[in-house]
Amino acid sequence: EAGITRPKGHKVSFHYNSTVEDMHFGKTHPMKPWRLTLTKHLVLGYGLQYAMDTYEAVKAGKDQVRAFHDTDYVDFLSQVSPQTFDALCQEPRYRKHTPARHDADQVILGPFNLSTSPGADCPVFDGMSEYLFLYTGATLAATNQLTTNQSDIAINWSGGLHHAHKSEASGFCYINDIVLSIIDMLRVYPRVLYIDIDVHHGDGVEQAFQRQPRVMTLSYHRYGPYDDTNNKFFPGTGDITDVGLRGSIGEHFALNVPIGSGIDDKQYKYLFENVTGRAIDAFKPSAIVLQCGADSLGGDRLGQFNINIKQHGECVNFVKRHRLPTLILGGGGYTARNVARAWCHETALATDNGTKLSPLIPLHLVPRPEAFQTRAHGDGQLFPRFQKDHRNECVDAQLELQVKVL
Ligand code: ZL4
Ligand code: CA
Ligand code: ZN
Repeated sequence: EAGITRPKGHKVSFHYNSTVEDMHFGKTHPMKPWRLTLTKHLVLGYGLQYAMDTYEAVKAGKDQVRAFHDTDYVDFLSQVSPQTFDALCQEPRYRKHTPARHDADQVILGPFNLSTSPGADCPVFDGMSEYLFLYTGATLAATNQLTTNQSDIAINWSGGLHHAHKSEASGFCYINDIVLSIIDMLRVYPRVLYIDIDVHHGDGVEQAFQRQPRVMTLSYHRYGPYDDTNNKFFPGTGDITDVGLRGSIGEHFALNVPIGSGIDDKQYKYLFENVTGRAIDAFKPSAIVLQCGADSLGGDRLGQFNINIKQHGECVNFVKRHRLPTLILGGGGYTARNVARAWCHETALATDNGTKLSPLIPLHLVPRPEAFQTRAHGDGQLFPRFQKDHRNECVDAQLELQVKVL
């Protein structure tokens, strides 16, 4: 903790509830909520809690979630579990949401794109309802800190679920906490800029505000076919010509930066700073929401970019330099160690402690020597052509310890 200080002139709040860590999407499902345990331990290990106000999140209310989502969908989400799924599907009000269909892998899908099959992107799992309303509650609490001028930067690493639609789950996202946050912000801020550095297109947020000139959405993402089977990188939207709903007053208030695989730090920095800088100059936002999906890092299990934590963090710094109320959210990130490294680093940047993270392991976390002996590698294969090294010996040792404890 030595050297960790409160930022001068601005306040940072951190919103979290550890219950989300215990959730399991399924044995080999890429979304691992325990990446948040790793992140938390790094943040606490470095003493960053002394640089911010930390708040335990509570569940969002159904009424709050209805500000964007369909009533039937919200009710379904609040009741669903692996045990109740089949019975709920039979209820008349939900039956109308159940087209007979399969996904690309012939997985049977139920209402709202939910499924109890293990191969589904959006499985129904134990504790799911609690998980969804908790990450949403954390985002809404963070939003409230900003709109009431109690914080300048508010952080929720468990949020940032940008693919969820009004009455449909999509791509590991069920409740769109980002859309709910922006809707709330529009009560106080004339204009909100949404920036999305997750490797996937922020389609749910873009679509929600496609007719809304007070919200500009800007997503950087992998786009295009990724193999010779002509499959598109998920979700397949976000072409450069996609600029908001044609003919509506929201036209030109969506921006997309489609990118090929393997983009490096220098190229990403160039794109990010030029496009984001001009968007801010032109749009003059009153607040910013930054989705920091860590699947844009090199070596991510699902991502295909080649950027390092340093550049990922530079995006946070670039946004921060504009000194606007800023909500920082998580999102994707499938190589858990790198997710924790990045989000801890970015927490430090938000609190102005970015240069003070000692490479030494905080004392109370120094592991017993035997903890070093087995090095668990390979939570997921690396995208073969684009392996990158995010290593730092001491941070690594600490992470390995945490992985062992888990
Ligand atoms: C998995 O191993 O591209 C789900 C999903 C479950 C368990 C075992 C089943 C094996 C990779 C992904 C087969 C699973 C195939 N299990 C899943 C078109 C698809 C239909 C579903 O970061 N199959 C769909 C979604 C993307 C598709 C990415 C990113 C979220 C975010 C914000 C969402 N969906 C093809 C895939 C596995 C799985 C292994 C998977 N799903 C990889 N990419 C997708 O932007 C949080
Ligand atoms: Ca993105
Ligand atoms: Zn993603």
